[in-house]
Amino acid sequence: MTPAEMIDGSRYSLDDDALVASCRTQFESEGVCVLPGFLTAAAVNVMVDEARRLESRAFRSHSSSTPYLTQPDAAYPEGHPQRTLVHSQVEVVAYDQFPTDSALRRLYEWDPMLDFVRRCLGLDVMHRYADPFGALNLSVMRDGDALCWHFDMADFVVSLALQSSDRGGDFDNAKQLRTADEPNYDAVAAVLDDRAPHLVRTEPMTPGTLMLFNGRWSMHRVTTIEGPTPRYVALLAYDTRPGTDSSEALKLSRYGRLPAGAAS
Ligand SMILES: O=C(O)CCC(=O)C(=O)O
Repeated sequence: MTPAEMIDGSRYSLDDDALVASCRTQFESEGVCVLPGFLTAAAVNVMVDEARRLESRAFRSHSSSTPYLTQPDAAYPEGHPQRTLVHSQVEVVAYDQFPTDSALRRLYEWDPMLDFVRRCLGLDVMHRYADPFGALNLSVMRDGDALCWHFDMADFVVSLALQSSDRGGDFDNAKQLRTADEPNYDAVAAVLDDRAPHLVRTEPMTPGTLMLFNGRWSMHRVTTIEGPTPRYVALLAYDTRPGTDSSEALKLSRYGRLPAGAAS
């Protein structure tokens, strides 16, 4: 199957200017753009088979941090979001673990896909992430796993939903909860304490959905997985600057290792 055949051409054409314009409007006004049925059912099947073959290689991480992915700062009062610890556990297959014939890898490395995402995000220039582990990830979440409320360090994340769990595994989003100038701590604290359901929306992530998401300003979580079926989501990473890589500390916590030859 070629990358072009993985996309449902009856619903989406990557060079459709009207589609790109509507994605861009959605992304700019909502901080998120959801394209259900972006992948064909056949492509989803191929990718789920691939995920089943790869999942035993995934690294399981348990992390505790603030929603800002930092350690608690004692300069803030007790109960403040900058002092609140949230816990996540997830398994991740890293980019270098995808074989060269992997369908997910071929779609990620296909220039028209990069170009489509770039145009939907309204960017002039965009590069695949230079992180040899983080550029493409398969997130595998099993019974009891969850990703707690957090903001991302990157401007945007592109996800492809492949398989839903039996229950739970919802992608909850408090969209555009903060800006570069306004941390909006009261609202962040209210969402963390479950006191602000009106600020939270569950984004539909049925298998085959492509989602463009601005996680730097929108706080989000994946609710606890329940049941034996793992939740599979592919995460495609890009950056506006060429050569962007993640830190060694992040690699060690998310993948449990460093690239061969890296200083340790
Ligand atoms: O698994 C998902 O749907 C989202 C993952 C996520 O929030 C993240 O990696 O920051």
